[in-house]
Amino acid sequence: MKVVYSEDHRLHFPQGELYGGEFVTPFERPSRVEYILRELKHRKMADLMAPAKLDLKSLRKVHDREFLTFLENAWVEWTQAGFRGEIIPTGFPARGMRQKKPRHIDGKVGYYVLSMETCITAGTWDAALASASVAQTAQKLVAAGASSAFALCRPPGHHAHHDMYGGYCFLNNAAIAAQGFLDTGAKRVAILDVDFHHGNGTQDIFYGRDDVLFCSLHGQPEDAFPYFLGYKDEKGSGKGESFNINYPLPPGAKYDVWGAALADALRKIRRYKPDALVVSLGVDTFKDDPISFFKLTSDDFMTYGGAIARLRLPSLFVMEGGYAVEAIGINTVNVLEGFLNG
Ligand code: Q9C
Ligand code: ZN
Repeated sequence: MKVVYSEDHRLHFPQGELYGGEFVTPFERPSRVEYILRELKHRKMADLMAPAKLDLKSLRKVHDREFLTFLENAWVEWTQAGFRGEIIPTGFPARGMRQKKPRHIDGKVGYYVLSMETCITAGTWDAALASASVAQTAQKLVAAGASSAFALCRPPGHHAHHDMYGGYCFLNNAAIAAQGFLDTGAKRVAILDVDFHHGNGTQDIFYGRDDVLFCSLHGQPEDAFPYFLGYKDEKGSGKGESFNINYPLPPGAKYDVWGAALADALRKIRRYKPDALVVSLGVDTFKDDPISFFKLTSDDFMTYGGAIARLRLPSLFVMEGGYAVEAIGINTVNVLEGFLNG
């Protein structure tokens, strides 16, 4: 399989993540990519390619201009304000307050963030741009006729809204790729989000649109991050009505439950007749994931890769989450191998 990858992901590695009141080594760490690369090479599935420079056109359709400028300049403004640590926001435009962007960087980060575990560092913007270019380059391979490609993105993207970052995500790689398909001739694109967490950012970006069908299987928001989005009754708005489909699932879900939701999503996708499929591929549904509560086995990943293949659509896999690092390679490559054999 064509695999697009950039070493620049290493530019983003915060020293810490706020977790349960402690500052711990981030779950979303560079070694994740190394484990996946190693497994791809081991199974002779690594047809590797470096990304081209990012074409900003589809990026700007997906993200707010001022948000992009904020991300680009945040580190410089933060250090110029005299702060010495990594960027962690402390104040937010909570319920009942004004939703106006402040001038001071400390206020601006609170305005643009959706959760506090995600630090911005000196190299974050360059890493996020590289990750988006990985997704875009892989998308162009599929648009040009490859039956599938794998964008080995890091940092991940599906929690990034039109104008918010968080959940380890800065730029929404899957959304940029989906927009890329539409910009290169596709009429309709489906996004299937199989990461453990709800793809709140992708939902936000396409919520009012009917040219992208978004389906997400995830831990129910009563119990799981991002907590404030991902309910079943979020179906899209305006002409986007019925083109957003959420499958919130309970703690402990095994493949019988998860696979049934997937089968339903695949039926909806088939009926939509998309020109291309983008899979937001997170493997944090794994039974041993340290921050998630589904119970998929490594074999289940192979099984569902095959099920996705039977859609017979040009397919782009975009890497999202997965934090059981010793198993992340096996689980991710199982999906891809299941797809290729499906
Ligand atoms: N107790 C992705 O998988 N923190 N992001 C959760 C759990 C944020 C996950 C805390 C998790 C973000 C791309
Ligand atoms: Zn996740």
